[in-house]
Amino acid sequence: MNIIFKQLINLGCIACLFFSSSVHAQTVLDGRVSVDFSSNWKFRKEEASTDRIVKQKQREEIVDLPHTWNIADVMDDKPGYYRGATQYHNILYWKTAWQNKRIVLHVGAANQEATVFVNGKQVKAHIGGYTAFNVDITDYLNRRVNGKNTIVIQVTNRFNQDIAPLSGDFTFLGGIYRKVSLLLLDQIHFADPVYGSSGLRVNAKIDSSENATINLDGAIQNASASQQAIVIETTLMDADGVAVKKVQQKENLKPHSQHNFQLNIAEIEQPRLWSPDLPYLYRLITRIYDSNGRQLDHLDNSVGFRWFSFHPEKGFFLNGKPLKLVGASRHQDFKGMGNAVPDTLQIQDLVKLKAMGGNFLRVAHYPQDPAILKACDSLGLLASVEIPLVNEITESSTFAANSFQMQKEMIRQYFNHPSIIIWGYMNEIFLRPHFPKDKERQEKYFKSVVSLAEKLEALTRAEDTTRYTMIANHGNFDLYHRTGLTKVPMLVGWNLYPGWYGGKIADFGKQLEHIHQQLPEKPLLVTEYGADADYRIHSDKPVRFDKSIEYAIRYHQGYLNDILRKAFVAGGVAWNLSDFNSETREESMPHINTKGLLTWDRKAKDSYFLYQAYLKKAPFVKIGGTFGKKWAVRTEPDRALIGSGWLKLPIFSNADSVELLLDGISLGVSKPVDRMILWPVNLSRGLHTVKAQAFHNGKLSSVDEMVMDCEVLPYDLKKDKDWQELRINVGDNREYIDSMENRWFPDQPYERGSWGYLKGEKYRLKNTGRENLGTDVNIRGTGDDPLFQTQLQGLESYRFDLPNGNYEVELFFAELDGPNDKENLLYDLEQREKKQEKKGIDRVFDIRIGGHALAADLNVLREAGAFRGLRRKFQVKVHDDGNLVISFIPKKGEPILNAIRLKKINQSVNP
Ligand code: GCB
Repeated sequence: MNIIFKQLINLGCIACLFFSSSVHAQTVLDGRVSVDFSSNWKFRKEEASTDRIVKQKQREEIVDLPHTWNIADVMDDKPGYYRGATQYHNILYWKTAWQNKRIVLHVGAANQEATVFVNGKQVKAHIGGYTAFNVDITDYLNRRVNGKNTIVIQVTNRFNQDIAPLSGDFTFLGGIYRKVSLLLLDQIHFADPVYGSSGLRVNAKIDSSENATINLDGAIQNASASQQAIVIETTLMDADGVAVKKVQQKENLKPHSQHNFQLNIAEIEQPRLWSPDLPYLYRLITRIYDSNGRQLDHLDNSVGFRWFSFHPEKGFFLNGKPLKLVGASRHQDFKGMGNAVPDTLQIQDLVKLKAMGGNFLRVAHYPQDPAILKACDSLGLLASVEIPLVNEITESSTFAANSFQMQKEMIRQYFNHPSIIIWGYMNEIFLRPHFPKDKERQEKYFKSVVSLAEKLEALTRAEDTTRYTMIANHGNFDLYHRTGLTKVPMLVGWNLYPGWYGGKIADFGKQLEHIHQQLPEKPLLVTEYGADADYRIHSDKPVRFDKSIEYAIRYHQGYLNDILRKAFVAGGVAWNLSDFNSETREESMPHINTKGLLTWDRKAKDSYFLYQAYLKKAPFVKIGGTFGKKWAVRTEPDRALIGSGWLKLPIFSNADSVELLLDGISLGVSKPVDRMILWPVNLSRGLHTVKAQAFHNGKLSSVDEMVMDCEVLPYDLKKDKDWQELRINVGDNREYIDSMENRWFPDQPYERGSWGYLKGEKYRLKNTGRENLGTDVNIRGTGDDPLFQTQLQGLESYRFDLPNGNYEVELFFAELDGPNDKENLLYDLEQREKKQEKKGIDRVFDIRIGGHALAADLNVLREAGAFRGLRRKFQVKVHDDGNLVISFIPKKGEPILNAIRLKKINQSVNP
């Protein structure tokens, strides 16, 4: 690269040099230059019908890459999202500086089938949405000065039975959602046109006696018409940039050919080792020179020296020392961006995983941005990467061939990352066994799966002898074992959910022992475990499947204890680092799988703090409980303190003991159990400061402080004069924080002197074996689904004993027994076979206060439709000795109520 060019890069002017029509640069470029080609693409969706195409053309938009077309439709109330053909096009003007260059289009990822056309001619078709591809477009370009070239990339994310994934609990968002660049290369350059890698494989090896070597395998393209004598030089530099070793080798290239070479760096003595604690990286620069010493190409790789092994009894070893692998899996999407997420933001995920104390990332269920693996290298996170063969396969030779290509692309594109220790290729592949009604045919299907696994296994081992191979299975051990699938990979991963989809948390340990006993020769990794944790839902009586933050904490405590204590478990990977989009899911937060330790926009939930308390070596204390400052407590009859209430504040710590101070006054000292204390704190209205001081070996080791703005929801509405609003999540025993950060409290039966419902049954899902607290169907037209998803049915009245005065009453309804086309949740195996209610219930009721009708003949199904929120607001004057009785009078079927909000207006008129 010449000096002028370097300076332009420093000034951020690459784009103006190459694309601005006002610049007629004559610069001659040395070696490899990568130019961003991501701005100003014209994008449109293509529909099948001609009329539609015309319409769509009018809706052409200008987009920058990375881009996805599915940001909005995966979150709306309409099931499904656009899975079809689209087109991106852009114009490229030929530059004089490109004379004698090869122009290679590099596409980071396009989901999932892409076809590249240059000036109307098809140049490349690529299959698979999660790996990169390169296209040398030089020969298709109009190479006159300023010559105009049209680049079209057609992309479709349609269902294709020959391309994995066929199904899955994530969304197959379409788009060119990783970077696109133009590589400006010399006629002689490193290249891998078939598998999209850089063309250079760096195999850094080190053994237990710390003898290190680097073997390079490379491919060089000579696109020129002449024979060429070149020199390949590779230089290993330490982290300070000091050259440690330099090796050169001469090669002769035939015209118009690909030349393969090998080059070794031997005897690298006692290199510094790479590990999660100290991820020391060397740098390897490999150059091609012509016979006059002019640099033609160069590649820059990070090198980390480490050795590792898995043992079926003793777990994982890195550099000769045992290391429990603990971390999380990661999906690549982000709130409001789909899968088109800038690198800088993606890398933050790994910074968070590291800050959590994690040392392992399962890149699941597909290869992700190379920036992710680069960050693993430099942050010190070990990693597994896998191709998206999820749930099921198609028994076709094309499906197999596509899978082989994906596996090879993954291995070749990511090979050089020292962080990678495992290649995976199947996830829960027997979750959706085909031919459920024809057992004989099903056995044949199982055999096809095992045979595909064997081929992928052989391919992986042939591609890379230095990593382990892995298949991740779901909890049906016997099926995987009997079909022989457990024999195929070097490592078996298990995705285990007892205590979530079924069973008890305590079954997890038993299941691990069982697997280990039955399969003693295989190293075992817990590749998934997790519980939904909707950050808006809290409970002081958490139960399985309630989606509360508190249940998730218990679940993770139980699992972490077993993973950390059992030596034969090489490690455990939480599902998932963050909440992620899964369009077909409904439940408390429609379209989102909430098993993340972080929210979809990466805010820490309490479970993340729990992991920090378990995994961090440095002293740690954190007060959990909520997002933001707003809190609420409710006064309770047995502690009838007016104007204050009790709250169990979660404190997470790895210290011996913690002291808690409320507004500067000590509440005593307590010891964490399973890295947590639930501290009962009595809070009155207004601002409070809580401070947790952690002590280790008698010394203050860390401190956390939080300001709480507290609201008190009274039990006794008459004695407590200062309340303003009461919000009740009817039919629910969980607390809910709405989109305005207001807290809604669990319901209660009426007691004299307080408030509550008279008669009525909590709504329960029919035909389910699991705990359930309402429907799991998306409530249309609201983001506050949990408020509408629970309900009292057949209630007689809702009653408040309160001071006379004016009030606003808001009632919330949704018909939960309506017709429903929701698909049963795939991962909830207990649910799978059971049918939902299909027919709507016709119910009509009046709402009255005393002699006044607030609403007559209310039919929620007719007014709002099924599973759609309906609100009714009324102003009422209470003068009858402070009793507000809202009666629900059935006309047809049973009356319902989903939530109620009571607000004082013009306080205490007519006391
Ligand atoms: C699994 C799948 C994963 C799901 C997860 C869940 O076993 O491998 O893709 O997202 O369960 O949350 O149900």
